[in-house]
Order: sequence, then C-alpha cells, then structure tokens
Amino acid sequence: PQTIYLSEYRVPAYLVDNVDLRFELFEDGARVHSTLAIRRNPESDAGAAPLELDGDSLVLESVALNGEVLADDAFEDRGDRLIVNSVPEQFKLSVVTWIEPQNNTRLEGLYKSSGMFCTQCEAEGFRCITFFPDRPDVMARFRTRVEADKTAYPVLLSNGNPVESGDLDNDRHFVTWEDPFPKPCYLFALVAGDLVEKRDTFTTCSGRDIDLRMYVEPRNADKCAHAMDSLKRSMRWDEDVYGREYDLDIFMIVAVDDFNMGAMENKGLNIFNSSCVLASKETATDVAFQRIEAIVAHEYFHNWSGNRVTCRDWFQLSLKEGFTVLRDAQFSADMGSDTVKRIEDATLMRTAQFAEDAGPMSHPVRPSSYIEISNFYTLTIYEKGAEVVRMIRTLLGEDLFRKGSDLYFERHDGQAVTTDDFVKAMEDASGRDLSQFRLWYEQAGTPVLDVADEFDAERGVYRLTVRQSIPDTPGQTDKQPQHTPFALGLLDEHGKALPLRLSANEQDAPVERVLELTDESHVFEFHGLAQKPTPSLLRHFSAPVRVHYPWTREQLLFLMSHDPDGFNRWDAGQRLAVDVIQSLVGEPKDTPLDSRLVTAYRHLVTDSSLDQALVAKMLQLPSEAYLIELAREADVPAIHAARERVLKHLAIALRDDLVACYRRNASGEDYAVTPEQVARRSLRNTALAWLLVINDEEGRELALRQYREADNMTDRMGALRALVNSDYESDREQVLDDFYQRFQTDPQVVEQWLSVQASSPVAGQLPKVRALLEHEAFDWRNPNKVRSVIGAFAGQNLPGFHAVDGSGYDFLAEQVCRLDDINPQIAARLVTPLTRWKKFAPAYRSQMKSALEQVRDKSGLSKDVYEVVHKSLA
Ligand code: B3K
Ligand code: ZN
Repeated sequence: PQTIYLSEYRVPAYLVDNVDLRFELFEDGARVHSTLAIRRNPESDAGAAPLELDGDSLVLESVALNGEVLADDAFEDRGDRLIVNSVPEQFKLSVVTWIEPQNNTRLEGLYKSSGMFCTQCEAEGFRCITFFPDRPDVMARFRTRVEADKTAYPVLLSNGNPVESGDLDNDRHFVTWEDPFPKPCYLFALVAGDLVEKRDTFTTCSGRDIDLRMYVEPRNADKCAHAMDSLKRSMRWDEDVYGREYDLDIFMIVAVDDFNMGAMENKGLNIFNSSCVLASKETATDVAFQRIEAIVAHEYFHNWSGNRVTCRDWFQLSLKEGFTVLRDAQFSADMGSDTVKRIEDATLMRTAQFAEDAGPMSHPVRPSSYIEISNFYTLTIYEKGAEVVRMIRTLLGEDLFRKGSDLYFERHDGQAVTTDDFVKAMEDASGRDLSQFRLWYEQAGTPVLDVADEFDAERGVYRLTVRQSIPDTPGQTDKQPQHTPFALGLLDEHGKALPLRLSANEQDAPVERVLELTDESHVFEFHGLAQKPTPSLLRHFSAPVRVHYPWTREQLLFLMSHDPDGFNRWDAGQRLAVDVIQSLVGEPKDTPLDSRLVTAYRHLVTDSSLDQALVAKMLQLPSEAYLIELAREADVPAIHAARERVLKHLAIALRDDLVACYRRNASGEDYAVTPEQVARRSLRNTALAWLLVINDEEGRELALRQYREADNMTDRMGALRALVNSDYESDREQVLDDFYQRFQTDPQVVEQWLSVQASSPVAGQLPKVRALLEHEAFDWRNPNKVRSVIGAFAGQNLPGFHAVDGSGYDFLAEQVCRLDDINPQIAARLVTPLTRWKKFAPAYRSQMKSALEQVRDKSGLSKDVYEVVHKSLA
C-alpha cells in the first residue's frame, strides 16, 4: 500500500461547482447518475492535465462530456480512478455507475442497515458511490434526487431542503433535495427507509424558526426525546457561547443500527449510530444519556467547526475534530459539573491517549503521513487535539479566545483550511505570538514535566524547578520544548491558598497562576512564605503532560482533603491509590496495606457534606488500563491481583459504611439525569460493587432486590454488573438470563448485555466469550455487537485477554482476520490491544507479537489492518 504525505499536497487541478445526483434505489443494487459542473482551478499549475476522479468498487455504465457519450478510448477506468484524457476549461461530465448497497459490509459509501439505505462518506466513502474528486478542498453545491419504492421507503432524505417530490411508475416515488451551501463530498448524505418522524422547532437568536426532525424505526419512537432536547440545548449554547446561529431551515437526525463510529455531521442530515442517540430511562444508563447529549452536541457544533469551515486535506483532521471536541466538552461542563467533566477527560487522556502516544501508532495532532486515513480518527486527533485548543484558550483567556474564534469563522467561512490558519486567527485576534506553540501540532509524544522544589527558609522563598522533555516517537527524535500553560497553587499547612508572589514586593498576588513554560528548564521563585508550602500542580490538567514530582503520601492525603481545586483533590487521591497499588504489585499477599488509605476513603464514603459528584469520582480506583500505562513492563495478572487486594481491603474495612452509604443514597424521586441524581446512583452502585467483591451476604440481597425493582437501566445495570463480577455464580446466571429475556428485542440493551459479560474477568472466561460469538444475538456485520464482545474482551477484560497461555491473544488475532474480510475499519480498530506488545513483561510480549504476525500473514489483508500491524511490528 501507498503512503500519502502532507508535503505532497497540491491544490486540485479541477474544481466542481455543482453536483447533480439521481439515485435509483432497488433491492439488487442502485444506479447513480451524476452530472458535475467542472472547471480548471485557476490556482493550479496543472494546466490542461487529464481529469482524474476517485472511485472504489463501482461498475461504470457510461461517461458523457457536455451531453456527448464518450467513446471507450476517450477515458480510462482504472477501478480506483476514472481518467478523462482531454477536457475543455469548463464542462459538464455525466457519469452513470452501478453499486450494490445490500452487499456493502464495509459500511462506507451507500449501504443497507436493517432494511434502510444510508450513507457514510467521511473520510473517503463518497468514491464508493460515484466517481468524484474525493478530497475535502473540492467544495460543491449538491442537488440530489432519490427514487425508490414507495411502500418500502416512504422517507427519502438528503442534505439541505426538499424542493420537489412526486410519484413515479411501478409504485415508486422521488424527492429532490437541494443544499445551498457548497460542501466537500464527505458531508454528503442520503437516507431511504420506513421511518417515523419526530418533530420539534427551535427559534434562533435572529428569530428564524428551524424545523427539527428525528427519523427512527417505528419501535424506537419513544427513545427520541433526550436527543431532541440535547439538540435544542446545543443550538442555544452555540449561539450564547460562540455566537453561532444555525443556517438551514431544517435540521435532521437519523438513527442507524449498523454504523462504524458514533455519528456523522453530514450537512443538515446528521446520521447516528442508534446507541449514540436513542435513550429511555428503562434502556439507557446515566453514562449513555450523558454520552448522547455530548455526541448530539458534537455533531451539531460541526455545522460551523467542520462544515462551514472545513479541512483542506485529511492531515488537518484535528482542525475540525480537536476544536469540536473542545466545544462539546465546554458544553457538557456547562450542562453538568465542570470538575467532573474535566476528571473524565483527563482520565481518558492519561489512560488511553498517553498509551497511544507511547505506542507504535503515535502521531502528531497534525500527522505528516498516513496509509489509510480511517486509522487516524484517533484519541490524538480528537482528545489531544481538543487539549491543544484548550491550551490556546488558557493562554489567551476567555475573551481573546472568543475574538480569535469569531475571526476564524469570519475569515474562513466557506473555505477548506489548515490548523495553521486556525492558530493564525488566534494570533491575529489576540496579538499573541503562538509560533512556538505550533509545535504541539507537529511533535508527537507526551511531554514529561519533572518538577523539583526547595524552600529557602531564610529568604522565605519557595523555588520550583520545572524541566520539560518529550520522548522519542516513531520517526521523531530530539524534540523542541513546547509552549505549555502550567497552572498551579500553593497551600499552607492548614490548606489555605497562599498568594503567589513572583517578586518580593508584589502586591495583591493571585492564589492561582498559569505559568508559561517555553524553555527546557525554568526556575520559578515564590516570595514571602513563612514555611515550605504544598504545591498543587497542573491544576485542571492545564496541559496534556505527565507530571513527575516526589509527592509523599502525607502530601497526597493532605491535597486529597484540602486542595481548593476539585480536580486536583481527585488527582491526589488517584496518585495515592496508584502508589499504594504499585507498592503491592508482585509482593507477598500478607504485605500490610497503608492504613491511611482506608481512613481517607472512609472519609469519602461517610461525609455527606462533600460534593457528592466529586466523591463518586474519587471512589473509583485507578483502572487496570491506567496502571498498565504507568508500568514500565506490565505484568497484568500481578497488577490485577494488587488492585483487587486494595479493593477487597477497603471493602472489608468500610463494610458497614458502604451499607450505610447505599441506604443513604436510595432514590426517592422520579428519574432524571441531573448531576445530583447521577452522583447518587453512582455512589450507590459503587457501594454495591464493593460489597459484592467481598461476597457480602447483605450486599447480595441488596443487589438482587435492586436488580428486580429497578425502574431505570442505571440501577438495573449497576446491580447486574455487581452480580456478574461476584462469586455468586447461580445468581449471576439467573440475572443474566432474566436480563436477556426482558430485553432481547432491543439491540442497544443486548449490546450492554454482551459487553457486561465479555468485559468481566469473572464471567468473561474465553470459552464463554467464544459462546457469545455463537449466540443468536451476535452479528458479525454489526459493529456494535462486534465491539460489545470482542472489543470489550480485549479492551476491558484485561486478565482474560492477557491469560498466561496466550489464548486471549490468539483469539483476538483469529477474530481480526475474520473481520478483515467483512469490515476492515473495524478490524483495524480491534487489533489495537495487540499493538501495545512492547509494554508488557517478556512472557506476554512474545506471544502478543506472534499473534500480530499471524494477522500480518493473512492473505488479502486490507490496507487498514496492514498499516496498523506493520507499524506495530516495525
Ligand atoms: N466526523 C465523524 C467521524 C468520521 C469517521 C470516519 N471514519 C464523526 C465526528 O467526529 O463527529
Ligand atoms: Zn467530530
């Protein structure tokens, strides 16, 4: 396979102004008639070069230029390319192709999902529909006529506004849609199906009424309200916070069961994975409700950050994704708790993005090469990209950041631009120099900040030394220090925030500062201090970096209860728990546990005056995945055992407090996804889980009752999960059966049922997981089901996956090979856990490597999996 380089970017030789599409949809295929209004690009030096259009899996039926059918020697159909040798400066090209959506298991381009037609074109799926210059810097106005059987497909949708509709012969009908906004073809969408419509309206800040519509299968009609409400909140929020008003008269959301990712921001016609949009309290957990709100917002926000201003090429992917993730994170923080949202994002970064950045697929936020772009929809592009934009906001401050964002949208509206254009707008609006900051886009790897301190009692000066280093990553060594905002505070021995005087006579010094790191090493002096303070470092996770500082357990315990910054209180608790667990890894079973940990956790469980949402987060012990990421050579069973020991020790010591906590948090009121209720349910379910870890008889009864009596999925699933992970084997089997009987007709719930088993070290033994693949509910063509079983096993059931005999690795290799023929994008994602082989202790490492080699040697490997596997073995 070929590598694509950013350095080889050239402007398109031809531009497309208008696209006229006609789809004839049938059961055995679809005929696509496309007429493109094309002209030479005045900015290109390609002159009268042949016209080249991208294609993939198309059967070409005819080509005509300005209405004249072309003879066979006037063009060349190379399969992945249609070349028309001599074309005038300006012309119309009409192409007819035949495709087979019903056989499209890659779920790219036009395909069928539970009887409906739908599309997914980002990044390069439009070429599976018709021949086209499939690159985001070619922006055109689309007019789309969809024709299909009237009974089977009463609803026919595409981007923009409906302009014409009517009946055709043979019980067929058509609708024509027109999108007035020029867009890249990756934002094209089409849906045809037998769907119910849910309507609402939104009045914009300028008084325009927008027609909001959701289209879902009839059985899901009662699961739309939450997404619709989330949409309206997003629309209002984007007006209030970013000054962005919606631009079309209609906004549509469609739910689709078979979908490679979460959702897609097609202009005016967002398409969602059903699991990321449909919810009712009986079927979706609190976490799902919150995720749906965030994804609905994310896709909606793309209308400006992505659609009105789009990417010049796919190396710029983070231009739209990083900025939009930041926007949805701000939105979620505003809808709930800022601290809790920050904790969740920092956890994802530190657990998964840091691991990606330390692994073989490590790449900069703006990559400089790729083989398959689908492999670059990563945590680095999305989450680190969002952190990078967040740092700009931190450096500029709220107001200048908003000025920069306004300038960016105004300057580039209707254009396809680069991350550099984004940074330039921020610079121009603020007057700040971000030239060194740009390294965040260019250099891969997670920076390390080594912090040391000393106190000069005589002068009353506290001196902090911060050294920045960035590890080597594939293809990148000797990196330059990056411009990094480093937020901190200092506490006295009572936990009081001290003024941060950077010079001896500074008046009214603030108690929190954002220091700017630009050099390899900095020394900061804080004056006027009577005693050595306790530092609270990298508050709110002000930069996506690792901080190394020799914290003592006393300091961490102190910060855990005193830091005025909630995020850092949580962080101190995590660091303490990590330290305790790490000290037990590989140690004899009777090694005593630090009793101060018990005291600290008892305080959390019993003191109901604390912020309960924060407490709910603080009670989550660091995950195995995070502990593995922190380890140099991970021995998973040893890490698992050490973590279990701490968990059991805490549960035994706090047993009565947990029961009391459980009862105190009993829910009385009607279910709502408010921060208070979410915290309450989370605390209750944590208490239950801990009680069952120690086989507590009362805990077991509480769990069984909660399972039976639950009126919402959060409680039902909380009880189910606790039982599934317990040693009460017959209860486990019984509730699992009951759960399946209750919900077997609901695919989104069946997904949860599959994954609660596959991800459990207790219930997810390999034979059991293999049996799930044979279950009637499993479907190889449905990515959610695949993720729920294979993804959950390899990604979350770490003791199962890392079984000493290597059986978990062989299992994954086998399934990846099987999936590669069905859906390469999903196969390439699933192989990820194996690519981290260098991270593990030697016995595991070699077996993981040979499993990867098994995949590498599969015949007819897709380029998606090829890229991931070859880079991991390099
Ligand atoms: N832009 C899409 C992702 C498309 C992934 C294509 N493989 C969803 C999103 O980020 O909003
Ligand atoms: Zn996105």
